[in-house]
Amino acid sequence: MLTLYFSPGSSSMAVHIALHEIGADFERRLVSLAKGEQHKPEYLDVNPEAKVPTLLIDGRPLTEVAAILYFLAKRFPDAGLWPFGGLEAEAQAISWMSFIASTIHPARRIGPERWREVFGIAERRLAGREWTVGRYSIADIHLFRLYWRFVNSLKPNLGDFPGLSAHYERMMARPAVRQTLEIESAIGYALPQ
Ligand SMILES: N[C@@H](CCC(=O)N[C@@H](CS)C(=O)NCC(=O)O)C(=O)O
Repeated sequence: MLTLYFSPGSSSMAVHIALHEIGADFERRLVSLAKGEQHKPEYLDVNPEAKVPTLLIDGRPLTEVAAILYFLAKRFPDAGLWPFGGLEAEAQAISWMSFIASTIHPARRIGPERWREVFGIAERRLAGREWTVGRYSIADIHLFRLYWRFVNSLKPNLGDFPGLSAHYERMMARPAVRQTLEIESAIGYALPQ
């Protein structure tokens, strides 16, 4: 049994998309960051860092977007979310996800200039490719969630990020992405600017 603790529009969106891609049964548990529910003792029992997402796997918590995406891609291979192409492609996907978690994600809190700078780096890394590594994979889902947040918060000139913006459009065309955005927007995004 899989249970996703999530907050609309937050980092948990990446896991939410992956769960829809896979088509597995899962339960959703809303953690309202706006109401501070991430600090409730019962949530700290599953994630002592007071952050979303957390995925419960038969009651056992797994945290960190990259680790959860890894778990889902490997546990449900038929969904084709694990990078295709052998060891080097797998390492490239881990490289992207490390870069996304450690460099892109913290940039928002530093400020708009840094945020633009890191997406400039991502734009160069992507180099106009259709997907981050060969074919569609968990690295694309991870990248999309951060770029989605950037686009919707800062409203950058999309012409400054042509590769990322084309990637965004490809992602937005996916039924799993549409389904996730429909569910999350119906609940309502309540994120810090
Ligand atoms: N490194 C974590 C980051 C998760 C994270 O920062 N989540 C944010 C939402 S995007 C959160 O839960 N923040 C809680 C808070 O701000 O109190 C991951 O990749 O899962």
